[in-house]
Amino acid sequence: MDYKKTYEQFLSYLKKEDKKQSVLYALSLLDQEKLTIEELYEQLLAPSLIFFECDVDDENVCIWKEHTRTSIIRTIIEASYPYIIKRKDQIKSLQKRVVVLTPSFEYHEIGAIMVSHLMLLQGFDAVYIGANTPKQDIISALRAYHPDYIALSVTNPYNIVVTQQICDEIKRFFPEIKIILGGQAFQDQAAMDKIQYDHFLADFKAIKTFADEVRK
Ligand code: B12
Repeated sequence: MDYKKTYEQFLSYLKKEDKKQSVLYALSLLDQEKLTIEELYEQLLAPSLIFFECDVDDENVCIWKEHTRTSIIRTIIEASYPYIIKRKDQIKSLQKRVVVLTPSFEYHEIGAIMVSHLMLLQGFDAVYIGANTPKQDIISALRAYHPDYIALSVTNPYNIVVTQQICDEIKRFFPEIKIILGGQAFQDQAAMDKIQYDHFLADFKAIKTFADEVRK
C-alpha cells in the first residue's frame, strides 16, 4: 500500500472540508481491506490532525477549520467501531480491563479514543470514559469497573499538575491499579518526574508491544 498517495488523497478531501468524501474514502479503505484500523489511524487520521496546517491568515477561520476537521475525523473513528468489533470477535481476550480517559481540563480526546480502540484490538477490555474527567468521577469509575489499568491521555503540558494529583489519588485508594500515561504533554521526559505511574506508552506501536508483554 502506498501510504503517501493514500494520505494525499484523503487530505485533499479534508482540505475542502468535504465530510462525505473523507468519510466514504476512509471507510472504503477498511471495506476493501486496503488498510487495517491500525494503519488507518496511524497513517491517515492521526497525522491529518497532528500536522494540521491552516492555509489562511485569519485566525478565526483557522479555528473553525480545525474544529471541522476534528469533527470529520471523529466521525470516521466512530464509524470504524463495527470493524473493530468484527476483528475483536476473532482475537483472544487478555482478560485485562483498562479505563481510558483524559483528565480534568484536557479537551484533546481524539488520541484517547483511538487508544481505546487499539487496545480493544489487542485483546484488552477497554472502555473510554471521556474527556475532561474530574478526579471524583475517575475514582467513581475505578470503583465501578475495577480495572487492571487506567490509561490517561494528556496533551496540554498545563495539565501535568492535575495529572500528578489524580495519579497520587489513584495510588492512594487503588494501589493495585496500574497507571499508563500517554500523549504529547510527555514529550519532555521531565514532565513525568513527579508523577506516580507504571507505564509510559509513546505511540500506537507501543500499545502492541505492551500487549505482547501482558500476553506472556
Ligand atoms: C484538534 C485539536 C484541538 C481540539 C480538540 C478536540 C477534541 N475533541 O479532541 C480543540 C479545539 C478542543 C483544541 C483546544 C485547544 N488546543 Co488543541 N489541538 C488540536 C490538534 C490540531 C490535534 C490534536 C489531535 O487530536 N491530534 C491527533 C491525536 C491522534 O494525536 P495525539 O493526541 O497526540 O495522540 C498520539 C500520541 O500522543 C499518542 N497518545 C495520545 N494519548 C495517549 C494515551 C495513551 C495511553 C497512549 C498509549 C498513547 C497516547 O497516540 C497518538 C498516536 O501517536 C493539535 C495539533 C497537534 N500537533 O496535535 C492542537 C494542539 C494540541 N492544541 C494546542 C492548544 C494550545 C490548544 C488550546 C490551549 C488552544 C486555546 N488557546 O484554546 C486548547 C486547549 C483545550 C484544553 N483545555 O484541552 C497546542 C498544544 C501546544 C502545547 N504543547 O501546549 C497544539 C499542539 C496546537 C499547536 N501547534 O499549538 N485543540
